Amino acid sequence: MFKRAIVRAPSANFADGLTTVDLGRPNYERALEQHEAYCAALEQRGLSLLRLDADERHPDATFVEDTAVLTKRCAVLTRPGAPSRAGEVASIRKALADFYTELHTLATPGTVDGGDVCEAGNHFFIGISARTNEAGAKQLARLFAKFDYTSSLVDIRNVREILHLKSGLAYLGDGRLVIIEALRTRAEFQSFDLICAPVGEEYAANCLRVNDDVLIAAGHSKFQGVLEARSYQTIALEMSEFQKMDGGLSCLSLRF
Ligand code: CIR
Repeated sequence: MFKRAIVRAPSANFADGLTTVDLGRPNYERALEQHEAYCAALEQRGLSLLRLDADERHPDATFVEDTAVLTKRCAVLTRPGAPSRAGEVASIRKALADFYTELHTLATPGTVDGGDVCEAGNHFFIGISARTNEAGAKQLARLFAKFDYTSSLVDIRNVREILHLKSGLAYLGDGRLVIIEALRTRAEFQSFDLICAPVGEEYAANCLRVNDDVLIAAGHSKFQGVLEARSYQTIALEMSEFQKMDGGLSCLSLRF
């Protein structure tokens, strides 16, 4: 069960952040509304929010997930792979220091974005991507091993449609993963029960199990039906403005 989450509202220059998708420029007011609805959804599921100030120096800073990896036994501050995002970590360090005694860091030349790290019980999938390099992934795996977590590295550099591993993968608990077709046949995932995001609804694969419910991006009715057929209670949230900046539901919070 999650008790808390760290969130940060988008800054007024949010549209100046990085993106690889061609969906147009996000609307700031709408992004704020969508962010607020996201925060409300977390609060309604019982989480206390630690709301950090919007950060105009870092237009991507609303995507707090990339700056740390939080587990039950330790927290790891990342070294984000995009140089423009490196400065986002300092304020997250301060926020986490109150909650974690085991607060670890990564060393150069390693880079990791939290969006590449998918917890699945006591196992972690670590994506090697345009942001997370092999050195960073291996450091993180070694650190996890000290806390009795296993991990596997998943090279996604040839999977063009996703920025981060979790853009195409989510853990629902109970040995069950949501996955996009492009990752479905990878050996690493075969011991899990796999739920494939329907073709055309790949963006919805970045869903978020929060306590008893699953938050999903609105507008993905086939996927919603698939989850509901498996007795999950789903909460659909508008994510259009974050999608334009390559972000999904998991990116907008650090849960613990
Ligand atoms: C970036 O390119 O870094 C941001 N515009 C989006 C980050 C999304 N984060 C995530 O998937 N964890």
